[in-house]
Amino acid sequence: MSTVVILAVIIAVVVVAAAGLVVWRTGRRGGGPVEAPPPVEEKLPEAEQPPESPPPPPAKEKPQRKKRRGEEPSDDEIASVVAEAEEILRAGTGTVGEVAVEEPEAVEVERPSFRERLGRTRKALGERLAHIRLKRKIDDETWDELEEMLILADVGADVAVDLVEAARTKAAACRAETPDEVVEALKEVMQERLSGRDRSLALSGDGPSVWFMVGVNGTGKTTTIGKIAARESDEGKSVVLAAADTFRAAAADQLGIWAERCGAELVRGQEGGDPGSVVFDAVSLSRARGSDLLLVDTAGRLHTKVNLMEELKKIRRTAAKAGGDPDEVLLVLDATTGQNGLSQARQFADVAGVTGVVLTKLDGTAKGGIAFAIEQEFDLPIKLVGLGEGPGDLVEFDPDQFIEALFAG
Ligand SMILES: Nc1nc2c(ncn2[C@@H]2O[C@H](COP(=O)(O)OP(=O)(O)O)[C@@H](O)[C@H]2O)c(=O)[nH]1
Ligand SMILES: [Mg+2]
Repeated sequence: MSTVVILAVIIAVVVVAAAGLVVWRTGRRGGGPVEAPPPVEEKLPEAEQPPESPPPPPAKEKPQRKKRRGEEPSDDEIASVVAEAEEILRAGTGTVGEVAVEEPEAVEVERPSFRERLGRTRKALGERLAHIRLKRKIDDETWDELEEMLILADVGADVAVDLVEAARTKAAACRAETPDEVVEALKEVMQERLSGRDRSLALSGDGPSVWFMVGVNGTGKTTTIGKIAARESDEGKSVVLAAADTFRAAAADQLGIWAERCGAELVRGQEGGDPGSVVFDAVSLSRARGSDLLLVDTAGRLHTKVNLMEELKKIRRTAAKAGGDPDEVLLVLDATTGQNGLSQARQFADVAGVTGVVLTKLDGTAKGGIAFAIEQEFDLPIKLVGLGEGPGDLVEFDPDQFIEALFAG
C-alpha cells in the first residue's frame, strides 16, 4: 500500500470520529432527536488530496458550515461547530449539519384585557360602588342606588329592575348583611345572566366558512373585518374579503388596506355597483381556491331607495346560490351609541338572520352595561368585542372577565 493511500485512510478515520463527536455533543446538549451524519466519502482521487497539514484558519474567521472534502477538523473547529449548534438550539431554529432544528411554536399575540380598556365604564361604576360600600346598613335606598347605577351604565331600565330584583332575592337567601355582600350578590346575578351561551364562531363543514358583517354606518364593520382577517391569517388560515359595501369607493379602499396588511385576498366591484355580484364572485373565488374563510363587508346605507334590509336579504340569497350560505351573520354595534343604537339594531336582527353581536368601541364609553341590554333584550350572544382600533384590539367576549372588570373599581 502506498504512503498516500495509508494517509488517506487515516484522514478518513479521523474525520468520521470528529463528525461523530459533534453529533454526539449536539444531541446530548439539545436533547432532541439527532440523525447520523451522512457517510464520509472514503477515498478521494489523488488530484484532490489535501496538503498534509492544512494551515489553521485565522482565529476569528467563522468556520465553514460544510467542510471541504477529506479535510480533518481541528479541535478549535469542533468546538466552534458545537458552540454554533448550542447557539442555534438556544434560538430554537436553524440547521446543524444535516439536522433540522424545529421552529418555535408561534407566540400568541397579547390581547388587551377588559380591565385595562374599560377605563371609563369602570370609573363611572366604581365611584358609585365605592359610595354604596361605605353605607352602614342596607335599606331600600341602597337597592334604588344600585338600580340607578345600572341604568346610568346603559343596562336599560327593564333589565336593571330585573337584575336588582334577582340580586335582592339572592341577598336575602344567603343572609347578606353588609354592603359588600349585597354588591357581591348583584355581581353573581349579573354573571349568571351572561353565562351558558354559545359564543363560538360557526365554521362551515364543507367549503369556506362565510361570515357576514351587518350594521349601521360607522359602527365598525370594516374595522372588525380587518381585525378578524388579521387574527385568522396569523393562525395560518387563508382569508378572502368581499367589499360588498359599494356605497363609497373609499369603503373598498379601506378594506383593501386591511387585506394588504394581512395577505388576504380582496374582491371588490364598481362604486355604486351591485353588492350581490361582489358576493357571488367572492364566494366563487373562495370555493375555487379552497380558502378557509370569507368575510363579507356590507353597507350601512345605500345609494338607491332600495330598502337596506331587502338588499341584505338579497345578498344572503345570492351567497347561498353560489354555495356560500353564511355560517355567521354578525351584527356590529357601537357601544357608545348605547340605547339609541339598539332600536336600529333591532331591525337588522329581525330580518338579516343575525347569529351574534360584535360590540365595538367598548374602550371609549362609560356605558358598558349595553352588553346586558343586548343579551337580555335581543337574546343574542355577544361573540366579539372591540377594545380599540388596532389589529389586535378584538377579543372574545368573556362575561366573567367583563363583570370582574366592571366591579373592580
Ligand atoms: N376606539 C375604537 N374605535 C373603533 C373600534 N372599532 C372601530 N372603530 C373606529 O370606528 C370608526 C368607524 O369604523 P368603520 O369600520 O369604518 O365602520 P363601518 O362604517 O361600520 O364599516 C373608525 O374610525 C374605526 O377606527 C373599536 O373597537 N374601538
Ligand atoms: Mg365600512
